[in-house]
Amino acid sequence: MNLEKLPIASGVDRFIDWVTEVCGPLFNWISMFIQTIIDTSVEVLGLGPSILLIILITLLVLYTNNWGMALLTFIGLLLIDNLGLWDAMIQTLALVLASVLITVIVGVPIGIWASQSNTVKRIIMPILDFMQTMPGFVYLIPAILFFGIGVVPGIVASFIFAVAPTIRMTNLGIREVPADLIEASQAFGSTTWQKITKVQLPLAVSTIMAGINQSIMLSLSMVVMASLVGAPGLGAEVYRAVSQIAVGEGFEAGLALVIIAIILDRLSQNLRTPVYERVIAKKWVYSFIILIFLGGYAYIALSSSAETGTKDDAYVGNQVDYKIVGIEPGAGIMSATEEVLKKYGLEEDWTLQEGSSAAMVAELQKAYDNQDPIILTGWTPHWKFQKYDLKYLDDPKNVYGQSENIHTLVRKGLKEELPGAEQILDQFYWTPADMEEVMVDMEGGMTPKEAAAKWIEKYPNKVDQWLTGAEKGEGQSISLIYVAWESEIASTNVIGEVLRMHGYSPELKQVEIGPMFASIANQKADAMVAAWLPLTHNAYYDKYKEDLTDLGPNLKGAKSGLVVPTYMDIDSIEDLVKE
Ligand code: PBE
Repeated sequence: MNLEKLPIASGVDRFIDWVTEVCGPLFNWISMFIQTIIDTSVEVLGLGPSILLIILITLLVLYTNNWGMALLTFIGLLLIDNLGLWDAMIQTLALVLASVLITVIVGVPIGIWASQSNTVKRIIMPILDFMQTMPGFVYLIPAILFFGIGVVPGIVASFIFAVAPTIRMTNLGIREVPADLIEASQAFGSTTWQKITKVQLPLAVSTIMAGINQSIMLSLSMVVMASLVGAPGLGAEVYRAVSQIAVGEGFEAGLALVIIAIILDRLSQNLRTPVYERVIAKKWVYSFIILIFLGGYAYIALSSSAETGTKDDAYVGNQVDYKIVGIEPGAGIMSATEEVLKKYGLEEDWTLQEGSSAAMVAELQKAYDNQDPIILTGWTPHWKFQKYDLKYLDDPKNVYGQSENIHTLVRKGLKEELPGAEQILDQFYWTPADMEEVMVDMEGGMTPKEAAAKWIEKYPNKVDQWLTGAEKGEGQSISLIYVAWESEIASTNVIGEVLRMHGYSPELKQVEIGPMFASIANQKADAMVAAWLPLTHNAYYDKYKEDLTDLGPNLKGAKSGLVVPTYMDIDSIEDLVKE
């Protein structure tokens, strides 16, 4: 069809820009609020030694379920502790509990409302369908813009994803209350409020609980996704394992998630009708637990208010909350930065937040607009240096190294099978300025393909050099593999277009960093132009170098390090050290 493409994307973009601007302060407030809940919850859950919490949860499971389940809980939690995943589990637990709390606070009233009016129900149900079928990933994008990176956008996204069952089941449960009971209550002259709270809700509780149980399970299923925007916890462990193809570690973290899921599921299913209800009344047990937690919160609140008096605002650590905004967990710059924290004695106080390159850029944009302090992992070539005034922090201990090259790696056997394509890949060579030009166009709204085509048209001489003497292709397919870093999106698209122009059929595949190297080594993909050497990707290169062919640099003078906006008055990584 020859119709012009509808401007849905740009419309949504503009809408989100508008919301970000108008509701900025509100979002900041919500974000701070949720963050505080999470932080204190994590602290409360981590107050005593882990065995204390293990025993407490086990007893609760015993009370609500049975011996077998309690034993399983005990062993399962001990296992999580033993695997070194305890802290991650607490983070996950806090995330899930917070998102469920919000789900109940928002979802139950909406469900009640829907149950009282058919019109409301007719409006809400399709919205719920939409919210549930839209991939959870999609919510993460605006969530980053609204709430920055970290656990908050993760919670918000999982709330949107998980709230539907609670609303539906509340509505359903109330509607299922037999009509004669309602008539009876009306006959005795009860008000609507009395009807809802004294008749409908109590009779609907078990259905509502079933809805909440589903919401818990859904938000648990969001934790891996939430880690893409920097939420810590078991999800981040899984994500890291994926990006480094650490099969065993991925399995451990997955197992921990399964254990948590089973425990939360059984607990929430039986909370209302605990097995040992006859032995001890519910209200005692639950009040006792609530009391313990409230005590914990009070303790944390008191001890932290005692601390805040001594904060020094001139010190950059306090300004940025001791956070460095990172990218994908497997990226070379992440391990380099961990090294930096160690070498400069910062590992105690500072944390490197994991997330993604896209989330990092969104966070930078947000801080830059408000002239807020921010420290990020950054690299050149990158368009951000064109768009914002940024500077690298000096690295007197030279952990990041001076500068490095980006190499082209191809699978063994490519040369024999597709000599022409291999030659082009071998001759592919350009400068940081070239690469940045493509990136700037992409950032300006062009698709990577368009930006690549534009660059190729502008620099025919360079492209000719890459093509010199290379045999033309006859439509053979060649797979190029890359990670979604802006620099590699640019280079891979350019070389892909050039191969296409020369008669090949390139297939671009985006993966995580570990799989990128592995797929060249085990010959599942043909080529990559994204190996930062000798430093950044050293570990991956060493692991796979025997099984691949290194065609040497396609770009010289790349660099990575810690980057801050020029409006910040620190100049060196040493300035991060507390006096
Ligand atoms: N980077 C960009 C990557 C390589 C390309 C510096 C973010 C990394 O750190 O692995």
